[in-house]
Amino acid sequence: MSIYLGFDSSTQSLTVTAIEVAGDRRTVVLERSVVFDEALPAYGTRHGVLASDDPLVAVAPPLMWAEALDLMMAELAAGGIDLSRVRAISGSAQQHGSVYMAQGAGARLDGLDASRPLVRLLDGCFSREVAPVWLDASTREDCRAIAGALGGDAVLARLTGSRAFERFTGPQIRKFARTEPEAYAGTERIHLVSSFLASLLAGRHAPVDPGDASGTNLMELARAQWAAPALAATADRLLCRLPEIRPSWSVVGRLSPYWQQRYGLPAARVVTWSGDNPCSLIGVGLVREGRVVVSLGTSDTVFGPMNAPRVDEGGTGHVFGAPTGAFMGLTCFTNGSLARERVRDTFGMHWREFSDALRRTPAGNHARLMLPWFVPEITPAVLDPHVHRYGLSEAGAAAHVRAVVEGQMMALARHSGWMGVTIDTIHATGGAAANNEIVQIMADVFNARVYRPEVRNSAALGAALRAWHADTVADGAPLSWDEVVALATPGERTRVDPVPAHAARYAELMPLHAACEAHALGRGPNPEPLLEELRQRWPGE
Ligand code: ADP
Ligand code: XUL
Repeated sequence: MSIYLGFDSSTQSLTVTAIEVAGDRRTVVLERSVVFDEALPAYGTRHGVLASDDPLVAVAPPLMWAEALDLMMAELAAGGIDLSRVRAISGSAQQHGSVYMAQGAGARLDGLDASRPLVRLLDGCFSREVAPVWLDASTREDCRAIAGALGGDAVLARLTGSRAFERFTGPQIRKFARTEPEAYAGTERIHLVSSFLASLLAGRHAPVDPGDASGTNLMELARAQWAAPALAATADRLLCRLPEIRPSWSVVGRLSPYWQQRYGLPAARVVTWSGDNPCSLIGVGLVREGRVVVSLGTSDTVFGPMNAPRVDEGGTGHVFGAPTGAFMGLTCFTNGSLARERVRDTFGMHWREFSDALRRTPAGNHARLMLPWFVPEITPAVLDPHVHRYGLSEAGAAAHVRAVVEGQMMALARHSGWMGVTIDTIHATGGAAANNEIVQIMADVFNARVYRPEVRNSAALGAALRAWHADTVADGAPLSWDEVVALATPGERTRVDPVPAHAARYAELMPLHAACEAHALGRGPNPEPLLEELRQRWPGE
């Protein structure tokens, strides 16, 4: 009986999922989480991010992620599973974030003293104390410069899978090299969060996989290699500072002696980590084009497998590498769970009351709409955030609750069209997918059936499944991806169907949501008269 571990270092927490494989039987045997703000308060993060005077800046301490890993290993060693049976370990991490390691750091990762906590040993290993994360939107100038040098956003999108985005690692590196040239010069390796944590496990600089490297604006999508013109437009002597790009199923090495001696772990294979969205694709069981995932985590994302890269040249969609070696399309929204929480907290509610409000209010919300841009938004691009409300000035708490969820679901549905997939089946995941009322609105807005995974964290499960797959590849007997994801494929009992009358209302409301967005962005007239007309036509409930 073999055990595979999958970690997920997300914005707010570190989770580990363990799966056991015994003959034909595959079981999830353990799921544990450490919430950064609660378990490691000394770092002073809120929702996993450090406070900043500039609303466009979002950074986190990489040492906190390392300490969480040490904490989690200690918890695993304290009991729950037989660690001697762990054969391979992989992981998933929030995408785009970058960790800057100082000259000499790689050599120091090898031979760490197992009697001392990891964070003490990492002292002096960073050329930058903080890591910009995916919520950061402070690189507008760098995005312009990189796209300009390459011949425009469409060219960059065709080359790398995405036009220039503020949170992407390339623009972030450009800003760092420009504003802190000495620290950049003293940087030995720029890791993504995924390759940073894999390096800590393996005791040496780890590679990055195409799934996460495609979130940098620096990887040539077609060849899964760093793209020389993009590197040249970003910073001097960048190639030697970046990790190698290796397939998602590559083995980095064995778990370093530090973890073996400190916690009695075996010399398990460490498999290249990936981004949380690519890992979730595996963790919800999607390896073929045709279905999509809607993930309601800190960010809301909609993504799905793509056989060939169909790039969204002018829009906000991305094409990333998928863990299977194919591609995935993805659209990301910053104002996800934290926006739902803002509305919930404004009215002093708990999730139970939030759900009650959704149950008490009608589909379509009497044509009252919210664009919940509490913080800078990725889709559509909004750097000067403002919450736009239509018809809500006299409305009570319940209408605001419905408005935030409906606004988010309509945005997810409308901004996923570029992927060219007819969405009739969704696999929902992320913390808010536990909420039945939110999932029903998702089914109604998309007019699609929704399945929910039976594990809590599909990114961590996907990482564990990737570890298993890579282990079989390394042994020379690779499993098919269908076999790998059988455990993750949700059953019929998790299915939620759309209510046809509700779906019909959203079909009418969706163009008005687009009109509200255009109005809020200063690109269209006030849609209030059209909304009022709809209110008159829809029966009052
Ligand atoms: P991430 O992986 O990005 O850190 P998760 O997928 O763990 O995030 O989701 C965490 C979020 O889930 C929390 O911020 C919270 O807002 C949301 N959440 C948890 N329970 C509920 C619920 N019952 N209804 C709606 N949202 C919920
Ligand atoms: C994807 C993105 C977010 C982070 C969140 O492009 O920015 O989904 O990966 O963890």
